[in-house]
Amino acid sequence: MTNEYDCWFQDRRSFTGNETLKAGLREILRTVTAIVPGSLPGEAFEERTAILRQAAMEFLWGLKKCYNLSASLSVSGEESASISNTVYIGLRSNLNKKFSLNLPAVGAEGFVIKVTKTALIIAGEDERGCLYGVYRCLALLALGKLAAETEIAEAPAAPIRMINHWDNIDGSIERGYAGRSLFFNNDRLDYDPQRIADYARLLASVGINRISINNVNVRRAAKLLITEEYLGDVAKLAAIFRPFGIRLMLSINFSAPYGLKDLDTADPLDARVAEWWKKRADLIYRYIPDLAGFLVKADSEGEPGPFQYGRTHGDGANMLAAALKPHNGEVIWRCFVYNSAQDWRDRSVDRVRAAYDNFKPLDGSFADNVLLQVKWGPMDFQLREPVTPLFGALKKTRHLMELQITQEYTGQQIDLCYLPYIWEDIMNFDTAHSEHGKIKELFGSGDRHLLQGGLLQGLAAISNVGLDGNWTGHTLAQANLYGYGRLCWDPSLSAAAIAAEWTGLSFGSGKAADAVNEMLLKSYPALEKYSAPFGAGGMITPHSHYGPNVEGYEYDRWGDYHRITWDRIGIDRSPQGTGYVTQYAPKNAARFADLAQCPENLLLFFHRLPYDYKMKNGQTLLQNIYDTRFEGYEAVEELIKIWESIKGTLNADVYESVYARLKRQLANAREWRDVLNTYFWRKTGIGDAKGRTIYE
Ligand code: GCW
Repeated sequence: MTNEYDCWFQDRRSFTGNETLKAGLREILRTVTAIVPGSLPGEAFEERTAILRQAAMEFLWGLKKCYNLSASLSVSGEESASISNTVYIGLRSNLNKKFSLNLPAVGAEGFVIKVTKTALIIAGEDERGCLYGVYRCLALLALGKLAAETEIAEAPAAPIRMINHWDNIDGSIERGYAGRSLFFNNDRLDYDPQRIADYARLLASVGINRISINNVNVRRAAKLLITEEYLGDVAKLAAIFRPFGIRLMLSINFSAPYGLKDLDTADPLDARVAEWWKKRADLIYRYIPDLAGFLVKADSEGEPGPFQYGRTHGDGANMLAAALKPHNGEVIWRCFVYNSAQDWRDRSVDRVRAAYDNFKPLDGSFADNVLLQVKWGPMDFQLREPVTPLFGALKKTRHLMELQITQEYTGQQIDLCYLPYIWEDIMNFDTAHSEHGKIKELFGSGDRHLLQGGLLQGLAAISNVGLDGNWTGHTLAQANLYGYGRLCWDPSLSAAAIAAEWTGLSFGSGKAADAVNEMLLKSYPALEKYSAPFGAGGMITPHSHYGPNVEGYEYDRWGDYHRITWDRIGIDRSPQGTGYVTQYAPKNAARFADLAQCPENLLLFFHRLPYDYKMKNGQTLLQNIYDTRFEGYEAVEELIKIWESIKGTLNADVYESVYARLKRQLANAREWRDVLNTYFWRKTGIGDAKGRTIYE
């Protein structure tokens, strides 16, 4: 963290109590040999060798950066040889042949790291595998976990591991809390290439292989990246990401054919529209031959889409997919279709039904190069929601789960909120659609996956980075970006394991690392306690989405969240209520609908209850609401104490900037506590059983 751009690649010498490199290993690390064959099967030889060479360069960079070791690099071909005292980086098949080894197959983008007495071998299944093996090796070295004579084999759980930017081309970022865009300024692509390369490294180091660079709310149809005005510059940006194994995607505006004034319609079934997109795709791919495709938000929050023409989302997505098909491009179509015109008087309308209602009937009607991108919860990235019923229910359509790393509803990178905490819950959610129906078991591709009835091809998540010196505004929010990448790679990793890795890489193995670890793991429950009672979300200030406003969205067309009245709170989503629970597999539908079985942290999401409802701890619901507000505030006081205890062990700038945020968080927690408690006291007329002052 001394170099503002470096994030979790740290100078290991600055840590107290840091593992030192074992002497034998230090010798081996002096020379690095990249095995680059004269030809590679398949196309794009240049691109593939570029990734392979980058892998070797990254290893050198890491050794220098973390250990001040200057290794020399040599490049060698496929001819057979015997192993000597060096690091070898290459394709597994080549290494096996060259050295008569027997390294096992690991799956696409995977790697084997083998440490012998005389060599360190990083064998990628493919070029990306080499790159990921290099980063893993550096991380293991840094964590002191690369033991002698070991063999580690890993491969990612799923093929698509993507970051979505909500960056606007004017340089602002929708829901961005870490400064302005890395890519855009003043309606142009405008960036520091070194910064972009550092960012690419950051993402690749945790296995990210795709990035969409512009906001899904494209809005300004006159300024579209898919025009020649921009494509040359987009191509230059793509070239920086390419050797890091990261392919670009572009968010497109469905109305572009008329937005660009070529046609008077964007009807997906109009042959002229299909032809327009085909030509446009041809043009785009002349500039960026390896573009991963288009990301689309349609018919949602004012964005145009097929509904305008009475067409389905299948019609829209398939038309675009046909245009991208000749170029091996994909359409990623978001399921956040939300043009809700909620009328709070009509209790039968329930916005959380939307994704399932819109997309389940279309399952099986999408082209094979379409993926649906489904927000993890049915509402909108609230602190606590159930996992959306579409997972496990989509049986014939490839899809992705969408997470949000940027902390829109989770503290906006002012409040500390370690997101893998909730992601672990999500990954462990059992869809109950099959014997192995947990989300983490649904990842994958190919037969194994088809048998299980789903095609979860990976994750996409909204980025939390911007031009702020430390990437993420709140230094500790870097853990969320790191954690997201690790989870894409291995969805069964626990939040605690990820935290231990990140703090180890960022703060070494001393007191600071332990303290930060503890803070991360305590942060989510703290935030949940002061802001979102028992699954009732949305109590936020409209538009900014920061700070408390219990009825902020309640009587709004984008409402409603909790339907609070003087005598009750929560939404009845049972079959007798909005019926939302019936979208789940029967086992889950029964569990959520039954008060006794419904998890308490989702109680008010699924049920409408009187304030004197008795919770499991014997206290009333209202008393629990009061108590948790106080506890949330106290939990932030504790976070501050932990942080104060490591003053002097860290870089002063990092200490002070996190400290300043923690103090703002405390004020924020206090506001949440007081506003909510006052609200409930006034609404119900029932005071705190413990006699505390609940309104000031
Ligand atoms: O949570 C909401 C955000 C919008 C966002 C939308 C979406 C990009 O408040 O800012 O728009 O979700 O996911 O499309």
